[in-house]
Amino acid sequence: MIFDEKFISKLKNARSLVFFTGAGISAESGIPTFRGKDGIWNKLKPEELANFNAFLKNPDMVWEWYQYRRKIVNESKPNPGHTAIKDFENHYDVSVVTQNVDNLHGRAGSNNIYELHGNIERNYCIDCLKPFSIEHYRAESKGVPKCLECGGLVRPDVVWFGEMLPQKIFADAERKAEHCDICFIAGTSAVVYPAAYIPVSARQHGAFLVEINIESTEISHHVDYSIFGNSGEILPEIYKAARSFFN
Ligand code: BJW
Ligand code: ZN
Repeated sequence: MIFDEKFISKLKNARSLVFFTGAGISAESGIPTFRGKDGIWNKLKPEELANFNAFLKNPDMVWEWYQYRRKIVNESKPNPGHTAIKDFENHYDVSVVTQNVDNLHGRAGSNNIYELHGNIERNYCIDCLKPFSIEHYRAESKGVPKCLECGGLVRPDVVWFGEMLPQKIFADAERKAEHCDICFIAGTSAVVYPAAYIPVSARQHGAFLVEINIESTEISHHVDYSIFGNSGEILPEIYKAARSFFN
């Protein structure tokens, strides 16, 4: 694969990389995206399901949606895009700022992960906030489980629309974005805020922005370089180019 010369020169001289990732990076692992060409949640409308009022109104249905997604996540594994991001750690200071809740970056072995929208493997009680791992509920038949301490409804530990992102994680991710040399924006429609401020912050502080996506997005006009194609193919190629500088 041939890359733009300016990008290659930036990559040669960079020390610190941020990968801002979204659902598209896990698409090649078999996990559907929310929006875009093959976004199956289009039919299920994330804005309607991924909010607290929807959960209060119909907790069983929302819980079942997450159980269904957990099953897909459990059956999937990191793809070459996740692995390449981990491999960049051999030569760079790497931070992964992800909107994904699927933990595939963690399973690929990445060390500095900022999960802006939580993690689908965790749950907590909406009343006493006690955390519960999914193991507590494997035996449960159907419907939303109740807190073992207070009987409250148990919800997934993810960030729904209208909810605050984990403040320290977001602030730490912003610091990383402000200090990186290159910010890769991979597999995200970049329409959900405040997460989408991450590449904006990077750019304001002088980072070179590289987008990797199968189609153009909201952010395409603001990046320095767009590479169109599957992240699971492009990221390993970029890593291969980077590795050659260090031999
Ligand atoms: C490939 C590929 C391949 C496919 N290779 N690429 C400013 C302006 C406007 C609105 C707002 C604003 N600030 C806040 C808002 C409101 C709202 C918001 O952003 N709304 C917009 C949608 C209009 N934001 C919020 O509500 C946030 N909270 C908040 O602002 O709180 C404020 C507050 C203040 C004071 C008190 C209280 C609150 C919270 C947002 C939470 C988002 N949550 C979700 C669900 C998480 C849990 C779950 O997973 O169920 O997060 S929604 C969903 O969207 C999920 C994702 O992380 C997020 C982003 O989606 P992502 O990852 O970009 O996926 P897709 O599907 O959109 O895109 C996939 C891309 O991949 C596509 O481009 C494909 O082309 C590409 N692709 N295959 C490369 N192989
Ligand atoms: Zn409780």
